[in-house]
Amino acid sequence: MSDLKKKLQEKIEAWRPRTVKLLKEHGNVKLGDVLISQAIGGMRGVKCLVTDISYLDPYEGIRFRGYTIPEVLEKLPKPKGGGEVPLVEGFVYLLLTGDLPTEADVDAIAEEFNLRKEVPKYVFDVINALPADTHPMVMFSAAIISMEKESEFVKMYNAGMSKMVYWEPTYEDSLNMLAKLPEIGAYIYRKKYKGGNIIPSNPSLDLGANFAHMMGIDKPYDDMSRLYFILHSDHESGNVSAHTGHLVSSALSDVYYAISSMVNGLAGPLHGLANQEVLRWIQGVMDKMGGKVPTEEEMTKFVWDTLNSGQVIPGYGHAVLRKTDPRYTAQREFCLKHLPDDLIFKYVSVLYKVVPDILVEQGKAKNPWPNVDAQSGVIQWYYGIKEYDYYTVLFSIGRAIGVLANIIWDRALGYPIERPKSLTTAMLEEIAKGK
Ligand code: HAX
Repeated sequence: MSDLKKKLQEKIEAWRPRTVKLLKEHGNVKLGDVLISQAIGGMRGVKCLVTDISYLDPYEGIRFRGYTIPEVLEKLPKPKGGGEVPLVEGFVYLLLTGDLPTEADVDAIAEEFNLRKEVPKYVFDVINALPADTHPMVMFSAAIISMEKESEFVKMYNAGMSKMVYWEPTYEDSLNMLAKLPEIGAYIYRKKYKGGNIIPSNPSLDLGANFAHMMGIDKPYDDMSRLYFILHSDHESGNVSAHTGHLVSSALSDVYYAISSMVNGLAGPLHGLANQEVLRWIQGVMDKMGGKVPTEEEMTKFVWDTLNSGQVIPGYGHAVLRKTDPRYTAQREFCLKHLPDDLIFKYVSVLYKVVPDILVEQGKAKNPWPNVDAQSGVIQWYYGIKEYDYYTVLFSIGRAIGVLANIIWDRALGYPIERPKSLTTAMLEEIAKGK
């Protein structure tokens, strides 16, 4: 057993009694009431999920295993050969164990990934068999589900396995998958947009640097990749992609089913696709401006025109956050350092100045501040990834890290199959009358 798996086993065994005690001794303690508005309104704010991988405070933003984004960026080990952003391998260790890794821990995960990263040839055959105009998210989802036959969980389940060890083959499946996702993602990009000119993986590079290498993009895109995957990894459990992954795996479907479904949920314009919507919207404004940076007054007019035509301002608002998303801030800082004079970044900056006040004045959005997607597409565009449809694949690679960590722990703590209760509209009307 690897050191990481041993460590995880110790952590899981120490944690299990906490969950058991809560269930046995405090199972009847109320967490809140559910209102009709919440039942109809997408379950906003209903407290009915548990995760220790990350927590989203509405005003502070995300904490991964208790660490804010600036803390994660400061405390995790950085690449030995230079680079400002921590290694994704160390971040995986943090999400899985809750502890900050040593350099040796990071090296051990890198080694694990190297052993597991060979993508079966049939995965590329599946991608190649799809029509050329297939959306890259469909390619990614199909590639992932095609590997389902590799599942260690299924093999052990069919052989008869105790519930107590469900997490072990889930861990194996998760690491096997994580090690392969960057290469599959890069393959889809090069196949779809670079005439099939595939760049082979370089086993001497860390996950982020290897991804940049396989995409064919020079430094500092290796740092950008690390930052992107870390920032997009997890946002507690209730968002569509994380919740889908958890829900599907709660039926004991293996992680190939779960992560492929997660990808499908992320593909929606109100979720992961928002980053490309931002760029599309900005470029529409750029066309009208003839390439010049708009003044705040001019930008204000574009924003109102969009709102008055019944559309949302992409990249702004959030179901939970009530402040500027720290993932936005981290990417903004990267831009200020590496692309301060980029024209699109200047548009993003003018938007940041005008949109919050406008959304407040309009009075609909509960959160007028930018979210992660308001910045991310701009950076990808700058480094040459101009194919918007691809951006959500990048998001998916990052999100898989968090969702897989959640699924491993779901299995370790024995979370059951999900099954909330529905009511009919007539029942709601009856309940409403009684109040
Ligand atoms: N522009 C205009 N109107 C907005 C808005 C925005 N950016 N954000 C919210 N609103 C509107 C909503 O459409 C809603 O209007 P109706 O009452 O007419 O339906 C009203 O304000 C209340 O919405 P809310 O409670 O503040 O927001 P929700 O929790 O319903 O939705 C969304 C959260 C992120 C989906 C929403 O803010 C939105 O559509 N934003 C733009 C798309 C976007 O940036 N999505 C990415 C979010 C981050 C993410 O998940 N990335 O993956």
